[in-house]
Amino acid sequence: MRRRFSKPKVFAFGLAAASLVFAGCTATIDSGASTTSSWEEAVGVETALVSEITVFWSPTCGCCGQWIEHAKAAGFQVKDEITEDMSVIKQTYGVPPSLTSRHTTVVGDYVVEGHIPAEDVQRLLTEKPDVAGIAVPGMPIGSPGMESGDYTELYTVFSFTESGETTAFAEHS
Ligand SMILES: [Cu+2]
Repeated sequence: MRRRFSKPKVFAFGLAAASLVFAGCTATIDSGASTTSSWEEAVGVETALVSEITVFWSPTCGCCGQWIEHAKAAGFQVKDEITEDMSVIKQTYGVPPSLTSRHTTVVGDYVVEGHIPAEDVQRLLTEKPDVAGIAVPGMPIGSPGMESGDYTELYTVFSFTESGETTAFAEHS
């Protein structure tokens, strides 16, 4: 089922993406994005359907910590799982290599990869689609935890199944 992970081509792509991702994350920490986004204000009052989420992240990932703050502001209780080896976590939870970001979150029966807006997590929990999870690949500027001024690049939240099929779930800009 997970044989895809051992294909050298796919693995190389994953490594390249991870490097890009790391650079983007560092850039955001330097820019000191600490203001509350209008997005967080909009969802902060909503009650989460699943209150506890588990976030796997590396201690050196500043933007992961900022996404956690975003999730808390939206009403989620966050259980931290600090790990140095995120690639094992991605494989364990079946995140397709083309969709990986830095942190990986478990929400109920779903996997939530990367800088997903909390509104999309809540929509996932409400609609309960037959997917393994949702993911924002990489580190889009302006996604929750990756704020940089008022600029938000266009990014897509994908859903993915256990067999690795991906579909657009939401778009943000
Ligand atoms: Cu990040």
